[in-house]
Order: sequence, then C-alpha cells, then structure tokens
Amino acid sequence: MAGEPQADCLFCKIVAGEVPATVVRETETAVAFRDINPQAPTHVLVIPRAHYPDAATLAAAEPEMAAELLLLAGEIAADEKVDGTGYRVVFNTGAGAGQTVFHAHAHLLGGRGLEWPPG
Ligand code: DGP
Repeated sequence: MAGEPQADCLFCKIVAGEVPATVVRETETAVAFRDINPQAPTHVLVIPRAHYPDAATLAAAEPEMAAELLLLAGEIAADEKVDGTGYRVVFNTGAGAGQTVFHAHAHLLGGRGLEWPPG
C-alpha cells in the first residue's frame, strides 16, 4: 500500500532504527540525518517516515508532507548556520538524475560555495 514501509528500503530501515544514522531532527512524520558521503560541510537528508519512491509520488500522495520536508530543510539550514550564506535543497528524481535510494528525500547542502548548473 502507498506509504507503507518496504522491507528492502535502506531509508525505511533508518526510519525504523534498524540501520544507524546521525539524526539531526525528528518529527512525527519525518526524519533528518547526515549523509554518509557528504558533498558539502552541511549535507543532511530530510525524509518522510512514509515510503514513497521519489519526491513526485510523495507530493502527489501527501502534498503537506512534501511541504514539511521543505520547511524542515529551512529550519535545519538555520540550525546549521548555513542560511546566511545560502544553501541548496535538491530532490534527485530518477536514476538519470543521480537518485540511488528510492525513498523520497531532500538533500540539504550548504557551508560552501555551490555552483550552477550542478553536474
Ligand atoms: P540519492 O543519490 O539522491 O538517491 O541520495 C542518496 C544519498 O543517500 C546519497 O547521498 C548517499 C546517502 N546514503 C546512502 N546510504 C546511506 C546510509 O546508509 N546512511 C546515510 N546516512 N546516508 C546514506
């Protein structure tokens, strides 16, 4: 069923506490934790507890949850003090865009200069 945990999903396992992660923020419906392979001094993944394979399916099923991820990313950026210099929130969507974990997640990147366009 849509949103239900998937046994083979790494981020569902992090949500369940079965795989350890450095959690920086938790709400009833979302979890934020540091990326294992950080691409910037601040690199936090903000994910819904519910399983949706990507941001588009999440937004279609639970638009308020998609909005909460953006809100949390902004709050964490302020906590990490990267809001003053600027930060980026990215949803890689599809393998061709670099998505490797098919549980919707926002990357919050900050703490260094970020070029545009991204690679
Ligand atoms: P994406 O490529 O957009 O699907 O991003 C997936 C991110 O997940 C990638 O930046 C690396 C991160 N990641 C993969 N495995 C783990 C893990 O076990 N723990 C943590 N904290 N992050 C992980």
